Amino acid sequence: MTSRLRIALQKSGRLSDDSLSLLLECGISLNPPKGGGSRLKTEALNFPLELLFLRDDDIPRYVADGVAHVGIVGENVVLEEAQALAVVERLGFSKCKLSLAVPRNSEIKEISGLQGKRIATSYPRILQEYLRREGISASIHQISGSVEIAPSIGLADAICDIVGSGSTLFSNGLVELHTVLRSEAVLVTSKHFAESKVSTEDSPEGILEKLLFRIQAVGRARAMKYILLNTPNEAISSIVELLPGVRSPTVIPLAREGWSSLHSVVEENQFWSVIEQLRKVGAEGILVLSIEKMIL
Ligand code: PRT
Ligand code: ZN
Repeated sequence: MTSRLRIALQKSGRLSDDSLSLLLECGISLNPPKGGGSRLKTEALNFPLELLFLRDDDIPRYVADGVAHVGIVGENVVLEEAQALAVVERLGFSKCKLSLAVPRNSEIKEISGLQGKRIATSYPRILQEYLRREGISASIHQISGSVEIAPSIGLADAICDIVGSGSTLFSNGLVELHTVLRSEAVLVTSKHFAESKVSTEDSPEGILEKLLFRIQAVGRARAMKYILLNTPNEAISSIVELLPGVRSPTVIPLAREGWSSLHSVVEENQFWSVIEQLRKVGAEGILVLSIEKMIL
């Protein structure tokens, strides 16, 4: 009998749209197309995948208990819930920080100033572990929401909370003191599942391998751009050094004597510095395109 891989996703919140988009980019169509809504469970139409929609805080436990084989959740929640999980892939979305922050006019200017103070947070476990490592003893006030107002109502001297753009800190008169953790969405499985062997292609372990292959192809494509340019032939070797490509760039002669067209890939985060160097060595007519999938 063919089994299905069961994946836990956030029902509604900051992770939901990107999690579903990732599956769609992996060529997986859902029934109904966007899942979510009031549904707790749905199946993929063209891949052996069953989706469970949960609160993000519950995902680590469902995966650790084996109710779901895998889950997509913020690393911050994985660490706070401290279940026996293994991160199989970092997904590059829902990036944020868990930061200690204090009122702008606070006398606390560095983390040593937190000694003996009160800190409000929804992440008591991560904070406790951080303070222990730093040798700071402070009292932790666990609250489940609106952590940023704790100092202004006299509940705490500092907070430890998730920061995205930083505008919530700013509008509450708070400044960041220290980044405790950098987080992004991750694909997790239970440690037990991660260690189990792939028995057959259509076992949950085998299906996870296929899903991971697709997720990695999508991830690589997002990190790279396809680049085409014209170059005088004498500059080809310098350009090949700047754009080594997957194996090596494609070079095609142009109709104009002494010129070639060169095709390669370039990492998105090095893009602008590489473009400047390409122009310096004589590249012209540079075109840069998005890549949809990248299989090595
Ligand atoms: O209902 P459920 O329990 O499933 O969801 P939730 O409300 O607990 O979580 P949700 O949807 O708010 O966030 C899910 C995950 O997204 C978090 O666990 C993080 O991994 C990640 N993430 C990314 C963020 C943010 N960015 C973020 N900015 N989580 C929360 N925030 C908060 C932040 O604390 C602040 O209060 O958003 C507010 C705005 O942030 P600024 O800094 O952009 O102003
Ligand atoms: Zn939550």
